[in-house]
Amino acid sequence: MYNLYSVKIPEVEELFKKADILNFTAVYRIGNPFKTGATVLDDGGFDFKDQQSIQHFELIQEKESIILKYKMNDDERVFGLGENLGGLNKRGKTYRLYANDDPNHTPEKESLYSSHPFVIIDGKDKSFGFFIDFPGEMLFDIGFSSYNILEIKVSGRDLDLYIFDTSDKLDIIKQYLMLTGKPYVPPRWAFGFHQCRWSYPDSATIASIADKFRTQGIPCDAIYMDIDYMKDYKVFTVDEEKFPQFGSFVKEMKGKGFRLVPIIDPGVKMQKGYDKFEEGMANNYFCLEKDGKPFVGAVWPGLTCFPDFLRSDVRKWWGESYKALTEQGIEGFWNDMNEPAIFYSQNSMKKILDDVKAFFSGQKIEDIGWASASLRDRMNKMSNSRDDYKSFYQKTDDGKVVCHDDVHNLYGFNMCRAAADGFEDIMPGKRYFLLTRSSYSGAHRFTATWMGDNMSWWEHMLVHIRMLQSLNMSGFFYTGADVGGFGCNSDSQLLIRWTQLGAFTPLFRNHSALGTRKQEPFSFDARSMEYMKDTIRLRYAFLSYAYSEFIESVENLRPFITSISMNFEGERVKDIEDQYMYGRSLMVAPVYTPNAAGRYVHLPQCRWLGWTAKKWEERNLQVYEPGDYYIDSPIDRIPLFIKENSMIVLNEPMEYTDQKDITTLYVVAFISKKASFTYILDDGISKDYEDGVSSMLNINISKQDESYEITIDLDECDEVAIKVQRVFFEIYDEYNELYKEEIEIK
Ligand code: MIG
Repeated sequence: MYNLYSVKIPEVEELFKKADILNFTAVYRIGNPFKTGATVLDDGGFDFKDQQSIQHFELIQEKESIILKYKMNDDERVFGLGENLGGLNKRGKTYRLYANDDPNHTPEKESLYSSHPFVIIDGKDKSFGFFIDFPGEMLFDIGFSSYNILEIKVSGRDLDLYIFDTSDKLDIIKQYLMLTGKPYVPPRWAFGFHQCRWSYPDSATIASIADKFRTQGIPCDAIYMDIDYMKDYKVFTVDEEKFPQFGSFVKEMKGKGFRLVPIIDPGVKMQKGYDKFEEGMANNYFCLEKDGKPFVGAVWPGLTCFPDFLRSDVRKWWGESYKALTEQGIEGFWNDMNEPAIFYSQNSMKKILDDVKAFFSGQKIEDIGWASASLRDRMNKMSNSRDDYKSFYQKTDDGKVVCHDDVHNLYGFNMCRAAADGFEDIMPGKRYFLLTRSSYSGAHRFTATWMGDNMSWWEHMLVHIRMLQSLNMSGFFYTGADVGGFGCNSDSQLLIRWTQLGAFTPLFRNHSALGTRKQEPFSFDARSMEYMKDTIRLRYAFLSYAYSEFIESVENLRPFITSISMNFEGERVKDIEDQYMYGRSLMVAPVYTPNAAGRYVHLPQCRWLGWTAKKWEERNLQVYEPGDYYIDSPIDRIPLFIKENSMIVLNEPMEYTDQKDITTLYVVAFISKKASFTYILDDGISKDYEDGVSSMLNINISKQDESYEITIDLDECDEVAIKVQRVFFEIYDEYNELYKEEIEIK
């Protein structure tokens, strides 16, 4: 039996201390914070000094919580909080940072699956950022109760508050990433198109979906395997009846250019003889209740136990378990349900069943109406209940027992850490693909995330557009939402528009729920399929650009997707939430409303080369002066804008990302002075690029009096040969004059 760790409640106000770290960053340490693992700096080297006050904030110490208050100026916008609802500017709403499996993302909701307590205050004269490293619940009231007050209630008395004091927002993010670590880089194939559905029931179905992509000529790199591939939903098993000879099936699919990505849920089915359950029991790996018995909840497999991922021995065990699938050729996974989602607990079900029995046996019928309504409400609230989260315990490596509720936000983080460390051992040197539903700050070092169960609603496209930006701020550069919407039935118009948006998000995955209308790009009429095919091919034409810019963004700790206000000055741009930069050269302005002939776009501060794109090889380019425009963009087109003095690089689309070497590049540039771009190539699957094993093609264009000077420098390493033989240039100047040139390289 555990000795419960009791929190000492200080009688007097506790002092706190401060250390200056990094260039513009200070950390305030209050009490004795839990080591979450969010940061990568060794705090042993911090030079702490006692402090009386905190810059920007008023600190109120309550018995069991800490309140931080900041007085906002009228002009200040508040960006951040990674995965959450609300505007990109978070002001005017309350948020609850407590990982929550809520599949109904309506506007009033306060929490989604993750907790990312990183915020940027963006003011006219000054900006700053902060990060609160705390693993339990936090309530953010961002000018909701009172327009000028940002109040954060932290449900504990021990925390680290980091303040990033610089006015450049990209610098704030850079400091945050220096603190929390370099973002995760997926394998190159992850930049292709992914098809998912809950569930493709067997290998024959997956094979036929794959065939349809190939026969229709729609590029695709990955197909997902949702929960039905498992035997009775037992994690790390494959149902041999539905997926006979799984290893050879994986190989066969890979031969056709499809990676299979299975889902992994943390709940371990309680079943005698099932190895994962037996191992977990024998070694005491599961979260425990007060009396020392495993906590039992119900999820897909029925009654389940939950691994205690706080412990490194449990993480090691879990991480090694992925081997069951990597041995069969799997290279990517999808960690779901790791908030952790709990349909109900054995205890809560027992209590309610007892009350139902009592109700029907007439013991509790003073007021039948109220009693039955309350039973119904209790039933409805059984999932993901706070009482359950408070009823079990986890253990740190140094033997301290903590209530799960106090470290709730770390569950998904540590599940992914287990996976990532495991991959390190089972596929050393190799890059893995990993998506998670739940995460905490810092998880961006070792996993990507998707945005969970959205719906086939137009409104959720805008949610997707905003979250792309705020997740990128928090270091999750590779992210995306379920294209077409997960819940509800998509229609072709929605899916076409969403596919256009998805083509310009790092994770481009079409996914839909069990029981909803089929949603693959070929599930609608022929015209819709053609449009989506054009868009997906356009995505593949941008592969070189996206991949190069992505690698560059990680190296420079600068988000791959950035908000317009991070790139341009002034008040006007701060309220642009529905356009974003995709890499440094391209602005994307997706159409996200039904029956739209186009949309309004703000073109900030420089000239832009507009391209309402359809087919990758077709050009309808036009120079715009800065300003506001209504851009015509019928159903088969998406508005893109190349920034003045920059370029994009296109390649011929292919069926899957590593089908062919790229031998020709098509540069589309918009130049009034000069621009440069670096095309980056590595093997796409190993971590060798971290040691400089990658090759580059540096392209420079500068405008001369009558023409352009173009230089191409090849910077090749021995291991990676750049196969590009020729580069076509289409260069526009500010007068809409087109200049063309073709350069042979080898
Ligand atoms: O309770 O595995 O967000 O993508 O298809 C639902 C089935 C569980 C939730 C995930 C979703 C996935 C679904 N899962």
